[in-house]
Amino acid sequence: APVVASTPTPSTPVVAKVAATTAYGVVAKVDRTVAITGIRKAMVKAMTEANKIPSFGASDEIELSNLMRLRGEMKPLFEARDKNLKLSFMPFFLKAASLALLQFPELNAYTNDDCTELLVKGSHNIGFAMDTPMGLVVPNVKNVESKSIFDIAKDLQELMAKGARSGFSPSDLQGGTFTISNIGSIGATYTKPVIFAPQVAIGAIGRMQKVPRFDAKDNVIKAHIINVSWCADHRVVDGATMVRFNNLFKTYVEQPAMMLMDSK
Ligand code: CAO
Repeated sequence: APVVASTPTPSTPVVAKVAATTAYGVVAKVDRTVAITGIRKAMVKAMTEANKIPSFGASDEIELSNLMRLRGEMKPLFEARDKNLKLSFMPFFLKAASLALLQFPELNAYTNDDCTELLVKGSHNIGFAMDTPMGLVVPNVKNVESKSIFDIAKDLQELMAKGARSGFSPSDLQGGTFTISNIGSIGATYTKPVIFAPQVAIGAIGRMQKVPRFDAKDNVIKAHIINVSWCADHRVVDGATMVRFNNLFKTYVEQPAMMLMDSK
């Protein structure tokens, strides 16, 4: 059930007041203490560590019309091969990130504890934030660099099914080398991701909007825009590298035929 803050009465300390809902929108005015355990406890540790990292952020707009058309064409093909497989935008985002990482391998890397070494990872095990009944988890799709969009979609769907029934194996959650968080299916136009240490970079995607934009000939067109935000460990990644990576990621997402051109 959603947790809604109640309106404090003059005798109620503002900070301590947390009210539980018994049904959607119905506030029961009862204080309660919530133990921070399990995934939330892991989140405390990971995010406290992440906050110690001096980071760099950059955001951009990406136009999805071509990708939407391609996805529309591919959906029936996917269903013909596997009727249970749903094709979302995520396999394309993961593949675009992997193809861009091939050109910027130092973004697919770990730092060691005292930040004296960068371990550039050979595999692109791309993690994705998932909202599950247990809370936030970040499983990863292994070896995205050598997988087709179909393979990635299948892996994603399996991981999402595991998330729904809290059935992850430890290996699903370990070994991620880079992370993409798509919060857009829930909402939020703009995002500010937090590094998932020891990884050095993360991207987050907000909700797609239909908005007017100018095309190359200065005509106003209906555009489908997502905002992507990157956050990188600024001790080891400079802003120019992150932004060049973004430019390439954007190119792949906006012209998905190029993904086909460069996929191995
Ligand atoms: N903007 C608008 N719509 C979007 C979208 C976006 N950025 N991303 C996905 N959608 C749409 C999908 O296309 C789908 O609609 P259709 O069925 O009509 O095609 C719908 O939203 C639901 O998508 P989905 O959630 O089933 O699948 P997905 O592959 O797009 O996303 C996952 C999978 C795991 C990323 C998502 O379910 C999720 O958990 N997102 C939350 C991530 C999160 O919590 N991030 C915060 C991390 S920091 O706390």
